[in-house]
Amino acid sequence: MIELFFWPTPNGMKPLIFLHETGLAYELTTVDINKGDQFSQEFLAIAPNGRIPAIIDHAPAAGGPPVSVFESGAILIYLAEKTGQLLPQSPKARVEVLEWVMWQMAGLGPMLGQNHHFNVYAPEKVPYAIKRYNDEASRLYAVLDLRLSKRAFICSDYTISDIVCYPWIARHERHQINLDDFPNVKRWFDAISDRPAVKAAYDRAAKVNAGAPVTDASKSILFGQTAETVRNAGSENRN
Ligand SMILES: N[C@@H](CCC(=O)N[C@@H](CS)C(=O)NCC(=O)O)C(=O)O
Repeated sequence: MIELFFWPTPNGMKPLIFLHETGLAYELTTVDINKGDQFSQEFLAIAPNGRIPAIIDHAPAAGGPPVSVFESGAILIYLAEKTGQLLPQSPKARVEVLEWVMWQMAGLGPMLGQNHHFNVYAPEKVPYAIKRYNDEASRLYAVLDLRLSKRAFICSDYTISDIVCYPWIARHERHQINLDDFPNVKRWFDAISDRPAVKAAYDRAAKVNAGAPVTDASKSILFGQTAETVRNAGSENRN
């Protein structure tokens, strides 16, 4: 059984979609990031960066004690290797999928996150930051659009490279992006949205009581973190 430490955000959706695609048995443990659950000792012991998602595999393929994994990209690679699904085995096809997983993890996700932050959450409008992240979002959507102009999925078949990108593209309106301007991304997005496993994952996520989206109280938890936050939570002493 996979225990998924979850909150219904784009990074949280990645492993949940994978679990529904493959039918791997799982249980959700909710980590309410708006209330500060990400700073609990139990969670930091498996996710020292204090961010969801994380997993514990209670039945590792090789046997032995449970295995924990943090970082959504690492989680999907781990689960793909465990199940032998959604990550091809030939070195060439495999590294191509990993390239796009890394592209999402290092580029698309962080840039769209900052885009959303400066467009929606920042207490003051910072025109330079808004332009910087709007420009970068449109550049990244164009990279994906070009990639999808010659193929149905990001790599040769539906893989974890699609799963890591999809939940971020699902929030395109928050990135000031009109998908009509990126027709190949739109076609890909619509095709993945129609997958029964993707629908089931979002249905499951909707059952997690997320309460008010982001309140003033949760903003101070989410956006006020410094080195002190980490030290006070004590993560440095555990790893
Ligand atoms: N690179 C990490 C990013 C994880 C991340 O930023 N998670 C957010 C939710 S999408 C979170 O836990 N935020 C809590 C916080 O900022 O305190 C991954 O992909 O797993």
